[in-house]
Amino acid sequence: MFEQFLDKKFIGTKRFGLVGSESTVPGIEQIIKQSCLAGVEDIYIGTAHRGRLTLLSSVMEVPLRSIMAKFGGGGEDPNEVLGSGDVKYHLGISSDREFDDKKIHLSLTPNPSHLEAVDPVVIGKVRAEQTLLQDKTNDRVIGLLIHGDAAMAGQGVVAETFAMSQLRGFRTGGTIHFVINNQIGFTTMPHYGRSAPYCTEIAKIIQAPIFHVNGDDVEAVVHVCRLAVEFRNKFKTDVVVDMFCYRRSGHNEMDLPEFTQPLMYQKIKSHPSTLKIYEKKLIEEGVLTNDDVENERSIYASKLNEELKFAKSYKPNKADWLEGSWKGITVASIDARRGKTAITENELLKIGEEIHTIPENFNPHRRIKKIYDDRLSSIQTGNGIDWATAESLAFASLLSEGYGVRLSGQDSGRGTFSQRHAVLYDQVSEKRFVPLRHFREKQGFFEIIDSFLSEYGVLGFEYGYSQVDPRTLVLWEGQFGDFANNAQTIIDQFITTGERKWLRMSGLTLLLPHGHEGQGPEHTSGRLERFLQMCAEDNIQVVNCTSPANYFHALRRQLHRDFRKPLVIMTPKSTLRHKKNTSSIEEFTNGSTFHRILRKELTSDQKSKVNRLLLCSGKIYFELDDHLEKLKKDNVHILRFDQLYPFPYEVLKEEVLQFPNAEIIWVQEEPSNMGAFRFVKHRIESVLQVITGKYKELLFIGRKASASPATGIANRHAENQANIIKLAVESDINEIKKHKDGVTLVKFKLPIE
Ligand SMILES: Cc1ncc(C[n+]2csc(CCOP(=O)(O)OP(=O)(O)O)c2C)c(N)n1
Repeated sequence: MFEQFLDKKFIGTKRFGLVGSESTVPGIEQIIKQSCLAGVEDIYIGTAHRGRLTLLSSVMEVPLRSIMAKFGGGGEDPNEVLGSGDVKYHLGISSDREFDDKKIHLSLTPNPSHLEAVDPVVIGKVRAEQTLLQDKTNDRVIGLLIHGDAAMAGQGVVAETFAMSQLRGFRTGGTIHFVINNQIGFTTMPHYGRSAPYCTEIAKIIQAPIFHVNGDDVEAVVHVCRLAVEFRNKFKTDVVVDMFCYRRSGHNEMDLPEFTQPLMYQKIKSHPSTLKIYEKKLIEEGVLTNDDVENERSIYASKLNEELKFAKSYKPNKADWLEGSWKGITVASIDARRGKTAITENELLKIGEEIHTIPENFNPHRRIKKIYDDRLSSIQTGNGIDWATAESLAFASLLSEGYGVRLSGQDSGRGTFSQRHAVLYDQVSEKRFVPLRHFREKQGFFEIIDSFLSEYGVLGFEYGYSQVDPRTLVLWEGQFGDFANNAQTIIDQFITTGERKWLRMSGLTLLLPHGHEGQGPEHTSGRLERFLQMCAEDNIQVVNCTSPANYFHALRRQLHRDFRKPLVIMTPKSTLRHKKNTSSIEEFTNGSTFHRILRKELTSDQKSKVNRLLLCSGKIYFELDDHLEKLKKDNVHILRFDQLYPFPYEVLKEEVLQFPNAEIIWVQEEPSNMGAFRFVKHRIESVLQVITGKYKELLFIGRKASASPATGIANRHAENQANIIKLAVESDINEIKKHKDGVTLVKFKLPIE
């Protein structure tokens, strides 16, 4: 009736109605009710477009007037005014329900159009809430995912979500899956849509029980939903309800399904609705009379009319997005936002000692013991503190302040480059020891996870986690930055746009190993350019640190400010151990802070000799500097952009102003269509335009535009790299100008065909 009413009053708007699958409502209602009665306090729900509006009204009990107000095109919802808005069948909402005096909180996660992408996000939220509530038996918080049959069968992230369900770092004690199996996907029939007999076959990878039930039999649907809840609660595994039904209209209400399924829709037309079937049954059984039915109908019809009247002037309550665990967090302002990230020297030394102490009865690998000793000694001598040490100091300092830290990624415990060693293994018993987990009696919760081999699912999970707990530093690490594009949907649809679309902040931090080191096209690039291209409206932060201390501050800054923003960090590989990629203790202590641009201190005499400024970001700096040192050149000065977005206009201006006669050259190892060049070009030139300086154009040195990020031929890589450095440091400006859009470096003869 609700959907028919919307159809009449708001002609021509898409609803993605539930008609044909109405039993979804009593089914889901039953799942919520039985969960509540079993002691569940929170259900995180993920669902797609189908039936969302009806679920909002009938299950979430969102006032009808507020849903109808959205049909009027209303933008006055405080959950929207700051954002760019989203279509009504994507919005998230939370509500409280009560069954037999017990309360349950329902939280419907906002989702993008990308089907099933929300699945791991929901599960990450569940895990975070369970951790916050210390729900170790997974009895208090559960996830409920509602799927379409075509999406369930086709989208790989569904398999990834099942795959994580029993894993140490991801399990939540079982998710309940409900499939609205209307036996069609847009216009595609099941035999084109899946190779398996059932759309739910994928659940068998974890041997989850699957209930197939007829959607026209309301009581059977309710019955299996109750069983599903009981099964999940008893065995703590995923469980699936596959409700066979149909779709009475087209994919949306504007479509004519007869175009593609004429026979099926002839049958559907003459098929009585689920409501009619159930009404008839209840009347035949003497449970209801015809009058009762009519009475119910007219009560609901007048309610709909009444609510429509209120909808016109409906003003929703204030936005709820910074309540609960988000209290105290606010919208980021454009003012200085470094946060106080330094710690005292005493504390640093103390932490250093605590996290590098290996218990007497533990047998570490000899090499690991040496690494730990060297790390501690670098802290104690105050010199040569390397990347991995700085990272563990950042984590430990946050933990000592009571914050949580959760890092997941493939092989993250040891670290892909054998650099982290956050998890030690006893060489006799193979027992694990995680120093950051136990270094103080009172400390935050530290979790480091060797994730399963997924990017999409894991990144989605961590994004969800970060949304529930703003006081835990949540990090996801790509094995190499190149693999992050397997999770592109999470980056595009959630991380870079979530705050604008749905006013949901996230402080999720991505660690993406990046750099041209001759390891081939897929072990080279975190695709810096893609992240930069997505930067706007202060949505994310992109950094590419060239000092461990700067990395330390960037990590701590994530929690030491009163707002949260996703942080994308291009991280080192071979330069993890470069002798110049180290910091001294003062860079962590005594009011030290994050710097967006790094450079060497020069005396005024030295400054007067500079006639070339090399601007760069990331690892190429170390190679440029080594070459400058080798040639003992003092006419070239390097500015490293450790942060690329938000772009450091002001600092850049101050720095460049000091060298009015210097040529300004951007140097990168990436091809010209990649890396930061195209992002920084007009930004840097806009600064050059407003200051007095001889050069107004940013020259470029880097590889020529290329389809593939890097060559896999080691010699070619090495020669190209050497040429870039040589050109940047040694060549005449006229030579550089010849290569406006990148340098065709080493040429190889094409094979003659
Ligand atoms: C990843 C992705 N690919 C394609 C689409 C376009 N699309 C929207 S709904 C739909 C069909 C979905 O069918 P099903 O999962 O059975 O759900 P139903 O609409 O039948 O309830 C498609 C292909 C999309 N939203 N997301």
